[in-house]
Amino acid sequence: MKQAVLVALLSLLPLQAALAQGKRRPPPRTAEPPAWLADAVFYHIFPERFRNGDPANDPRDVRPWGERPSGGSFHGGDLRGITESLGYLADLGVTALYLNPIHPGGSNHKYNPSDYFSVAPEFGTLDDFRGLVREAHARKMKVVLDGVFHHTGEQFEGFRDAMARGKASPYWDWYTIHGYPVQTNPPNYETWNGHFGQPKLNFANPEVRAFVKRVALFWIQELGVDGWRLDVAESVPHDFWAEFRAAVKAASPDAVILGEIWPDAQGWLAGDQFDTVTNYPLWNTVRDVVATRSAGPQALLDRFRQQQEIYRAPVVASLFNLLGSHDTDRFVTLCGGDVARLRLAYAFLFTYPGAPVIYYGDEVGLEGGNDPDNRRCFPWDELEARSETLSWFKRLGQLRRELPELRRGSLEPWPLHGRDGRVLCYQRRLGQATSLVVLNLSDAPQEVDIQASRAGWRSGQVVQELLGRRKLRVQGARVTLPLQPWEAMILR
Ligand SMILES: [Ca+2]
Repeated sequence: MKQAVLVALLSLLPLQAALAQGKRRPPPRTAEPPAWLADAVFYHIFPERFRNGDPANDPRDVRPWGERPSGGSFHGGDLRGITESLGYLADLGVTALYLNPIHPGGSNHKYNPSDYFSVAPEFGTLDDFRGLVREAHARKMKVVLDGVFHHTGEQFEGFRDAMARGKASPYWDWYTIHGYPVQTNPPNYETWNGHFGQPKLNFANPEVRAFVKRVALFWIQELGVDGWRLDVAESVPHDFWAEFRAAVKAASPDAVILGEIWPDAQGWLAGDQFDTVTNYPLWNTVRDVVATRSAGPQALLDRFRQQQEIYRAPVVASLFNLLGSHDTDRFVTLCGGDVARLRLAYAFLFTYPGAPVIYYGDEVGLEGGNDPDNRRCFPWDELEARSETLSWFKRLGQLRRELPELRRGSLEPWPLHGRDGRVLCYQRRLGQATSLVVLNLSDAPQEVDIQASRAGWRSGQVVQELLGRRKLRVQGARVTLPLQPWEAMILR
């Protein structure tokens, strides 16, 4: 016993000496993104439209499943529907769910919460949510919630109290209200984007800060959620996010903090605020190259180089790489319904550093223009007809899981190949494991000459093309690859 105490004291000595000399200690482990993030495949669910698992909780004015949504329509989707679909999602290779908000709020999108400690009744109960987390965790799947902390809904108790009682309300200073009586049309208080139903919280008020942290910890500690996606994160002060991180990481070092940031986000990713952000700049580039074709393949390599310049390596490997969301047109629709280009874009995403995100329904080619059309009901009764695209996504998920270099390897770009330089080639490398990705980013068939030695191939060797499940025999110094328009290959 005494000896153990002595050893413990001795082991403290170097630390004390270092502190006395003012040496910098290494950054805490919690400054890095959680390790699971680089291995994750996310699935983004808009709960009202994914699956109706319990017709008993449908709103009275529920519309038929599959009918085109309007801005205010309800179709019956709920948490039990998600729980019932976990097997389907596991088959797809999904390892983490991100759900749009699930708290009560009059809208179908719930970005106007009226209560932060419960589940919207039309989505289910807290017990339904517990069941979802339990079943997801049993499949080693994470669950990330959407935190609407920039503003509340106008039906939130505090805002109603401030409206009713003015400066006598303890909630008056939770908001920035420019006079009494409080007016909603137009609002005489700070809001999100001028919407009267989304009054902005006042982060200069310590009570607001304490409240938001209490909400975040409640769902992590009591319900077991694995992190937060932070809505409108850009418009909340940086010093609050640092405070938020300290509180969340103290409770759960592995919880992810994902900021909704649209531009480049180096101001949030130094290790003191967020682990990762919504990588809309990457989406922009993939859209320009693959969907609108306003940029050439080089833009993808430029984007990669730029991300390496502005972010630390663990962050690049952990970015939340999406090809659309509830706030954008669906990718296949941006491609004019061309499923070949949708598949190529996701092949890029799954072979690129960072966590790929599937927006629900993309894996079956679900179409949809701008909000609310991008929030259509998941077409469960059309899976058979859409099975070819679904199989493609399953294969991508499988390869991402089986090939560690796709998740954690370096990315080494090659010079552009093919006619007009429309074929992008890059290698992902981790130790001895190497995959060569070849993408035909054009409407024309291409024949591409690959230098075998550069790919690390010997003459006589058999190389596997993993997406089409083909084998190629290397003969001599070069290998000719015939590529269909918008075809993707992973060679190993
Ligand atoms: Ca329902």
